[in-house]
Amino acid sequence: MSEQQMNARETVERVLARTPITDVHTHLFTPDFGPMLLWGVDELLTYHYLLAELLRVSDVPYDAFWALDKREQADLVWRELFLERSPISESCRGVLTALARLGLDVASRDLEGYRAFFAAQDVAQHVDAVFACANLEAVVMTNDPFDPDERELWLRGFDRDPRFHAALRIDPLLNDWPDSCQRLKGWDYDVEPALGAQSLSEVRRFLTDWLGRLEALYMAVSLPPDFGFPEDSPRGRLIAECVLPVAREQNVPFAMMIGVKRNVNPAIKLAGDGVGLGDVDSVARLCAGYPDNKFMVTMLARENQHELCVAGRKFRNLCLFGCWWFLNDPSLINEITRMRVELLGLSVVPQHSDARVLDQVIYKWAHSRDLIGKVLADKYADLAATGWTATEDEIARDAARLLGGNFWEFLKR
Ligand code: RAT
Ligand code: ZN
Repeated sequence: MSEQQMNARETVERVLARTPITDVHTHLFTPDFGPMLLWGVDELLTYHYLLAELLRVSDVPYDAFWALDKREQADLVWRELFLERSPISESCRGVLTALARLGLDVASRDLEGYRAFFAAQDVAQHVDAVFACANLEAVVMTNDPFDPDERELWLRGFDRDPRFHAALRIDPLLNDWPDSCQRLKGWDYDVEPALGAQSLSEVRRFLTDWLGRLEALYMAVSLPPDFGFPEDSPRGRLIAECVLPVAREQNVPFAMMIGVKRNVNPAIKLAGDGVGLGDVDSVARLCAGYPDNKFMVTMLARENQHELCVAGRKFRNLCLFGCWWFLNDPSLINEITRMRVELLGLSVVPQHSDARVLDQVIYKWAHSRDLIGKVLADKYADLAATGWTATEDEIARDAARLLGGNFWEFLKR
């Protein structure tokens, strides 16, 4: 490593460590949501990313596995993935990073000790401790008005924790209209499966109601690889005639997470989703056809990333975000982040955690911060070689954009 690279790396690491993060997509909740907020070592060990790995190596029949309680499932994961073989996968390593940063001794391999630590924590204080440990300033939740428990809580009302922002997730509405239509009817929206003018107007009213109730920062959906736009389907009509007009009127982005094949193996539940190549042309058609709308896009297939970056260069109403799910691995984050900054400079949201368990933000951000830092350090060293030395203040400004500022600015546009 050259001296320039070493200096740049030290400065960038220092700066990134003190830059607070906005996590633009998580599945976390505040303690008000009760059991929906997952935390602690048993939840870490039974994360579906880890269950996919366990169920490859264990002979346990799927049904027998799902009949186990959470603690027994965690015991099995611990034995098979941490004790019987070294925990070198990213999801396994993540558990260890989280435990270690919380002050636990991972060398001891003392699962009961870790359980005792979490059992002694007060949940609200633990939220504060985890935010401090990850240097998180704000997180965006995933809020599904079709989830009965969540719906009830929002209707009842609760004290908002200003660090937790909402995102209106509308997968059921877009991806299963016949079922959602029945549910909307039950909630006094005058809708029909045929999606006539009255139904479309009522869906717009539903979206407006829920955006307001949640004070949601954006609307979001996950989409299959074969998602296309325009599309002669309920989904295509709902996007064109409900989601986009409401998003425009309320000035909120529409976030599309494209490329997930749901239920490739239903027997392993949440762990059973796969990936496929998505269609970047459809993203470009949306950005070009609806210049007054804002789009946040992340795609799941590695093979989509270059084309998506190039689309990013064409449209200022397109915000690329995160290395999603199967891309949230060091080699891929490194590759994608490098390509993004080379093609788009600092105008991206390089990562989100997708954490489902509170403590995961510790590892997801520790690992990503480290990788983003390496990329930036190389880029500042390359600049220094031309004679342009970025000052620490300039690096801090850039880091603040990447770790939160870009997202908040995009919302304000
Ligand atoms: O990353 C995940 O945990 C996935 O199961 C999904 O939640 C995905 O991120 C999504 O938001 O659909
Ligand atoms: Zn997610």
